[in-house]
Amino acid sequence: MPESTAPLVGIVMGSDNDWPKIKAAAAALDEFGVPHEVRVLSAHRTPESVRQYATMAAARGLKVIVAAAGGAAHLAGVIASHTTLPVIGVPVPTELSGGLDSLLSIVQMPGDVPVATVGVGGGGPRNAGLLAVQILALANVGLQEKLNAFKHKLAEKVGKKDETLQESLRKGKG
Ligand code: RP5
Repeated sequence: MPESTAPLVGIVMGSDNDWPKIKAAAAALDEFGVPHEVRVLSAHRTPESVRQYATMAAARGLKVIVAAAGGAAHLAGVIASHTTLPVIGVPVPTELSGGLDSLLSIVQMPGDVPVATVGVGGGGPRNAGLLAVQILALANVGLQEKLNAFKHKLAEKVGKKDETLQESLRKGKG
């Protein structure tokens, strides 16, 4: 029987302008074959749609929500207030100190309403996707095996880089 393509992860962002900065989250899910959906929903511009999305997410079969926003970034927190699904917040880089506003808005949640927050820019969005895979892997042996293979390849890659560096240091090229 073919695997279901119903989305397990919802990637939500406050603006379509966020997409180029956070699409690495979706790429990580693609890499592991995790079905997902991508939506633009804004905590401030479409608050009712956000409430409906978060409230219905678990019943629709989603297991994890990745929420990206920039500036006064309330999207992840608002979604977390309406669902018991794990929510991963992705702070979008902005012109204010590279996105410190986004980071603090998402990471500084009050007690009782957790949002797992990844870094601003750099590896942050990719880590959001990978963290979603790791959460799903708790109940999915196939994903666990893929994650183990991924870790193995990662170590091999770094090992090769170290060998190359040692070699060039030996030759006095470092
Ligand atoms: C946030 O406001 C969005 O996540 C975006 O990062 C920021 C600015 O939105 P736009 O004015 O670019 O649509 O809600």
